[in-house]
Amino acid sequence: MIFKSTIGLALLCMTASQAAQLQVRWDQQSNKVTMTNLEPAPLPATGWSIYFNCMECATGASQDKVAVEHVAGSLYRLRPQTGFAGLAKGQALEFGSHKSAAMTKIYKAPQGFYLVYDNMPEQAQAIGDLKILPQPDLISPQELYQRNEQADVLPATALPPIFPTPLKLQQGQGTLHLAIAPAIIAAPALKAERTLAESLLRPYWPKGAARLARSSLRLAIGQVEGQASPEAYTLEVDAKGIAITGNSAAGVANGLQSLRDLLPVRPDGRASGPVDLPILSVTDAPRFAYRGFMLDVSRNFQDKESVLRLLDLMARFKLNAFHFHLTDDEGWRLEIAGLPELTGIGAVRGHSNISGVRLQPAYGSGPSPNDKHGSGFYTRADYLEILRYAAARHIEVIPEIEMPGHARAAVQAMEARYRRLKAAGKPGAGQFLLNDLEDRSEYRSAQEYNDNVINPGLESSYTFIEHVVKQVAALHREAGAPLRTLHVGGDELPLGAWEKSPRSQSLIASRNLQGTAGLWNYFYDRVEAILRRQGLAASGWEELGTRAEMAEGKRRQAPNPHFMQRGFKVYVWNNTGNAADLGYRLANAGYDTVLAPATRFYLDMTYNKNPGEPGATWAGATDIDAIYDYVPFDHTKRSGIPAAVQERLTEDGKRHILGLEGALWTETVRTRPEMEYLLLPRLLALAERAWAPEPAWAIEADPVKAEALHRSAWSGFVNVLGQRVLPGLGQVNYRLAPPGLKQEGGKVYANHDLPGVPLHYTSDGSDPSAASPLVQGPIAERGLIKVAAIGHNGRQGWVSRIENN
Ligand code: TNX
Repeated sequence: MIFKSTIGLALLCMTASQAAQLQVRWDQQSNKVTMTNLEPAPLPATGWSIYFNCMECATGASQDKVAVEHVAGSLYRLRPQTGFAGLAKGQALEFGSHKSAAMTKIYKAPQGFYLVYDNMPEQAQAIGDLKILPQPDLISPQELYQRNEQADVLPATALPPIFPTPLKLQQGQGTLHLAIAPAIIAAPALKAERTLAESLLRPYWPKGAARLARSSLRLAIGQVEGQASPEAYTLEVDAKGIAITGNSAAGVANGLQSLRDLLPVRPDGRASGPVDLPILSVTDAPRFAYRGFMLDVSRNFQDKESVLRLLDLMARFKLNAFHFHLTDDEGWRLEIAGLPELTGIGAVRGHSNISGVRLQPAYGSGPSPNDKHGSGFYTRADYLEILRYAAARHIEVIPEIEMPGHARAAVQAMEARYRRLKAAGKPGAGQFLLNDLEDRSEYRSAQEYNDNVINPGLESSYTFIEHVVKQVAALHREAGAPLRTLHVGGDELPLGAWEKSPRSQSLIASRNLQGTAGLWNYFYDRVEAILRRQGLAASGWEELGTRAEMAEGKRRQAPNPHFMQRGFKVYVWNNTGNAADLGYRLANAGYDTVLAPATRFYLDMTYNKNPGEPGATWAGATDIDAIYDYVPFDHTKRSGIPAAVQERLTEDGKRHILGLEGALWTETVRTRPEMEYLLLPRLLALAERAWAPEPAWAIEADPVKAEALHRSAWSGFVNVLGQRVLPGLGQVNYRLAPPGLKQEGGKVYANHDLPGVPLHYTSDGSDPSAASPLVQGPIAERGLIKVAAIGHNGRQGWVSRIENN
């Protein structure tokens, strides 16, 4: 077979690659990587590199005469140094991973190792034998026990009937007995809601309603008294049947999700049979019109199926905005007509020494371009399906196209396109070029790239953006889910970018712009004009509406007057340090604001500081309560942040808070179970905050009363999660925290952060399973006691242990 291009050759080599028999062990505690050669042949003294991904790894030479070099982004490589003698079979070498083991975490593990010989630079040999030697937990079971005592254990009969907490709920007397399925009566305009209703009832009555069903489920659109939100609804259950009335179809759908809460959870799969529903009357409407969730599919790709399951989850908990982070440095995930390189190159990660073939491996995706999370994109058909699926669930999809930073995948793809067309002598080769090839700027992005920005000095950058925007808008029209706004990124333009680009500098000179900051305004003026032509408003990260200023000797972000009064929507994320109140400052200045505070709503943050607990740490550890306790209009409440030094939200500012958003960045998340683990149960605390009315505990001025109100609300929340909501989700990998334990009077006491979740224990050293005895009071057995929560679907949670001597 003859290959016409180097791309073909590279692909051939990749598929022919084999695995290298090297064993890698990362000792989290000593911060060392040990690599043992298990090949029959020695690893030679020179002429090879071992590549790997790592977050925050240290570079430098080790005593064993090998050195770690930074390639770009999260990619590093190990190279033999002068004096390295080679590694015979059975021999091991060592090198340090991080500068210090101070806050060691599993996300920092080096991963995705592969070996490449210098004389076969396209042939990568994956190294699959990688293990992490664990480090002991930092959080003691006693500490967890104390924390878990913040909630009471509630009997099933005392659980709040509907989650998230509705605006008004009146419990009546008695029940509606449904021996057979109620007949669904719905207007033709409520086709999707009828389907939803059918799917809710099907597990209980697989055959549907008999012709002479005595009860009905009526779905209607009508005026919900006193509620203006199109998402408002009433739900009435009385002796005759069920009626749901929404201000719009979206309201009816919300009412159905509330009805779902009233149906009994029968996780054993034996759902069918009669049902008794409590008689009640609900009038409900969301607190915030915008209730969002952002998924990053660039860092690690999630397939269409996972996105659809996520949309189900969002609809289930009345979240209505799916912010789809489709592009970033490590992958462009949406097919764009006319620009095949965006996905042909920009959606493929794997090893190659030839530039412009594909993106480098990242976050452990390894050398193969077939890795399911490193490579992948949504075809136009996939995207249309996602849009239609979301629309049927009243979820608005807000796609994000990252610019001008976080754009490496696009920049590389467009440079490869330019080089290919230029080599072929095609006119207009640079029509969509995004970088100035003469750019000598020196910078490092947050993810350690020095080549990931779009250049505002090139006309082709705007041609590219306009083309992409048009295509995305066209897809939304085709799906029947017209776009209203496009999220145009804007975050983290690295300091120093554009500064030594002749094209940027000549634009600055010709337009008399104020340096890079002026260039920024110019860039987004142009982008806004492009959006306007498509009838779209601009949304972006906080940087879109801010500029740097000095406050008390420190740099901080402040509202940028340039874009005020233009209807830009800003997503405020970095609430660390002196930006804790930035969201309020922007809203007070008149920017429409979505609050996505990293320390609360970034679900890629770890649940706690245990080394084995997944997730990142830069914004701290975020357990369920950090999200639950967030008071959107006063972030200082229950936070320890002194209110005096914070700007307060004005009444006008409040009107500019559109709502709340949770985000899952996926540097540390590859698979669907990993994603579900970080999302759940925390996403439910976000849903509660976004939907439920301002809680009484946040309004009460008397601290003693407020504390009591909080305890009762929090207890209801965690009990309903553990006993009803999470078990009702089916096969979902929600986190089951390690139980709290304490020893007293010769007995072991156990509790859990989700009260009512079954705890099982052992005293023979084995890990508890569903077959181990249930904890039903103090444990009297002596010796090592191990306790774990066992989820309704048999999944085993984290194990806690204590000596009972
Ligand atoms: C900051 S938040 C980023 C992302 C990272 C995330 C990791 C934001 C707008 N930028 O690029 O993925 O932190 O938590």
